[in-house]
Amino acid sequence: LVGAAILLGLALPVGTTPAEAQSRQTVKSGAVRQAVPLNQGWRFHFNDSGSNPGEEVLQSGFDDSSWKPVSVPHSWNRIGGYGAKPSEPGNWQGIGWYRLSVEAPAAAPGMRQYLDFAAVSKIAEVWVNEQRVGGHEGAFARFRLDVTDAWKPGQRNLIVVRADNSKVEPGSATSEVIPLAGDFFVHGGIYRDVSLLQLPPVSIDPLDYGGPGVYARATSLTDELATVEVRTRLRNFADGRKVRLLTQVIDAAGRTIAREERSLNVARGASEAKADLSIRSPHRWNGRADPYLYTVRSTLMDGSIVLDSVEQPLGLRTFRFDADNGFFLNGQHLKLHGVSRHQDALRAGWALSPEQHAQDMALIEELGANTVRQAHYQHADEWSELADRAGMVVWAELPYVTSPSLKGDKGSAALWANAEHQLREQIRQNYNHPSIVMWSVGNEVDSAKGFGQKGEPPKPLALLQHLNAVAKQEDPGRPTTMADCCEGLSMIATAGEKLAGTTDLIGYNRYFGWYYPKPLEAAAQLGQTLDKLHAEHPKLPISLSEYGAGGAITQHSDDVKSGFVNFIGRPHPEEYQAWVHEQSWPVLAERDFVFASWVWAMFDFSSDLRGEGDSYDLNDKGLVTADRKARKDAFWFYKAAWSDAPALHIAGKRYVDRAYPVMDVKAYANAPAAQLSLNGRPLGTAACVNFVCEWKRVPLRPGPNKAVVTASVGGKTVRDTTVWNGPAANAGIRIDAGNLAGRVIQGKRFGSDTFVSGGTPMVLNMGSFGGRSLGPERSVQTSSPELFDYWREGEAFSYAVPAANGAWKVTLHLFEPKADTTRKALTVSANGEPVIENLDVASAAGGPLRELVREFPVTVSDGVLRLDFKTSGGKTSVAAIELTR
Ligand code: GCB
Repeated sequence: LVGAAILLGLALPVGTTPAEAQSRQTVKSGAVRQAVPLNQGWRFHFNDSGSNPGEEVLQSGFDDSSWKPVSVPHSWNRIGGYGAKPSEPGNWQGIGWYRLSVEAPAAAPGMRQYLDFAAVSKIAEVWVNEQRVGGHEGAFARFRLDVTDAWKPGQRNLIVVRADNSKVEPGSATSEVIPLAGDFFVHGGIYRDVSLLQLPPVSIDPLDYGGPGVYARATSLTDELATVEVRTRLRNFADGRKVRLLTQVIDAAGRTIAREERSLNVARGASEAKADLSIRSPHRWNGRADPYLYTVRSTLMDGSIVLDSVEQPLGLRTFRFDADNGFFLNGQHLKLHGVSRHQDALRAGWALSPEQHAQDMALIEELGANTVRQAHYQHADEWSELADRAGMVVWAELPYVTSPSLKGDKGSAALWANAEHQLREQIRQNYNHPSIVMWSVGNEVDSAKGFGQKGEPPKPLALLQHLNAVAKQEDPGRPTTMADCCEGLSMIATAGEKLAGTTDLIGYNRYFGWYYPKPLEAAAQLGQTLDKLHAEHPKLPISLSEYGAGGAITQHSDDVKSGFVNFIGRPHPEEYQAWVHEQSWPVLAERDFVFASWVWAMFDFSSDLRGEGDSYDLNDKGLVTADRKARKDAFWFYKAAWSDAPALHIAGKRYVDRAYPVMDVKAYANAPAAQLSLNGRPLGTAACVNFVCEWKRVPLRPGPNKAVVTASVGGKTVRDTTVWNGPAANAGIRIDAGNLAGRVIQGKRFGSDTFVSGGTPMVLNMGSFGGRSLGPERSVQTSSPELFDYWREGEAFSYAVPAANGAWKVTLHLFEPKADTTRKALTVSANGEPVIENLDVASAAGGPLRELVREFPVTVSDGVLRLDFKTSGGKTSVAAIELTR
């Protein structure tokens, strides 16, 4: 072993070089291949205007002292956040340069030197000691470069990396590297680890599409016996050579339970050796219940000297998908329910630390999910390792997103080659992860237009079919899948080609209650859609690959059923998002033919197409905020629905200062019923139906109200508390008609639209998405323009506002939204008495889109003020209603 270590360049005299210092931190026991980390000590420069670095940056004499010292993982992008957008742009797209000057470890003569990049986005070019040593196209896969000819062992070496995440535009280098579009930002940089591999001339192949070179799978598996085929790829730079290959399976306790050793004559170039190993009474990898892992180790030896050795995870499991009955793991039905995850966190971008990956998986485990979709590209190896260990069932995905080409055709030959290459990399690099059970070869490629794309609709089918065939060739053991955007949806234009049936499985991305109209019919529409798709494709296992809604923790709703759902802008109240999930989950839970569902998404993530809720450059559909600090109400709903442990959580806790003196109290629990007390007074037991326990119209007193909810789950009592502030006695009651969220306008707190029957909520400006305006922009002449962002309109509608008895002044904020010549006569009555008669709002205001204020006194005697709006000759509109003392 000492000999082997010397040959591997590891038994070095103890020095102080950075590479050696880094390597000592991570040296593991045994003879397994060691990489020398090269994460520290880089200098970075973004190629912004002015100082355009040229060839001189490749020269060893170049002075990079003015460049920024960085360590990798690194990205120059910091996009997205909450609150006001900072002036400094974090969304640079272009070319970033990195330089690392490093003392290399010494090496025995003949040793090969490889640089290993776990990912560089989006296109990388690499130079060593002024020589170009290679490059890579694709933001997500590991790549290795053989730098032996340029490398100087035992001396100082200069590595220069050019990373390019330029905007995808016709003619740009990035325009033939997938993804070309999508609702996520492609961060630039060396955003995963870099290391140096020193290997002897004959070794386990480091140049197999960045894969481990060792590929294991069970060819048969019963409770008595598993047969495991291990393919080890070898690379030999010398003439034919006799070696020994030892293949072992090691159990979780570290015992070798199967081994095969044989002599091989390894020819020059690449070759492959196969071993078949038997494991008696195999311990299965059984999802979250028991994610048992073996280790496969291939060791290449020359006599007793270890030349190279690689370890990979091995999980023994059988699985199948059934079009009627869903997913089966090791013969048992397993309802897959989980989330999609982007590799992105606030202020880190894609440059995630191991701790951040671990935190994400811990949150997903806490939620009770048993499946993760890796959206929309290859995730870090350590992320898939975390999934193996957590027992998550994984949908892995190729970034063939949205549409194949910029030209509206089926995509260029270069684009096809790139997509195929990225797919082969992804499958080889992830082959051994037992968590991964399907390869997705596309997301929403059936949409008529990519985000921001112009021209003819693309023809995505041919490339999809090609990629499907490549995936089957690379890995016959796993089914393929894809996420569909548009099949059967009249509201979204499809590219016109039928894609369902191309892959073995399918996922549908469907946003009932969000992108499609009629939120109150969301649950029924979701159920009907899934039933219809199942009936149309009786042999195709189907899943819901995306569903969800935006959720801003700073925006709140008093009544999720009354306001306008403005999916693209604000408001995105937290309560509405939770409601969409409350509606959706029972529909999914009762349909076993839906083999899996994935919430879009686990975390808010960066997308510069968006400015949603109270965020900028973020998609806010996460169950958890992008900074991982807040679990939104929808998170707590799923935790109650999915986790085995007793769960109880009061919803709406962040909406502390309440607009109205009454509220609906809601809690999520996996108990049959829960009890509420407010300010020490019991307010009764509510049944928890589909994990939702509700108490309607609970009166709040002015100032703090302490709520306590308790429930008994499996004999254990669980409890949650919160405090809500009721409005002051003289605060008045203000309704922001048509608005799904309440807010404070000019110091006055308006609640969201509620207490209403009839009419329709309306929006003034829909805003824009990906630079495209979604409707005409209008403004109203008023001193409070925000009040007119939303309104309620109809021929007749009524408000029944709970209000203390006594005298009130009512103020109505009226307007006519359209230039419309029909004369409309508005009548309003208060508690049955007419207070406004035959009012032509437009004429009285001096024209359309002008505010008209009307005030009148009322007396409330039975705790409710009823306001009836009626019009003859068309619709009438109210933007806000105020009751003041
Ligand atoms: C989708 C896309 C995903 C988007 C999501 C959304 O269908 O697949 O990339 O982020 O919808 O939030 O609109």
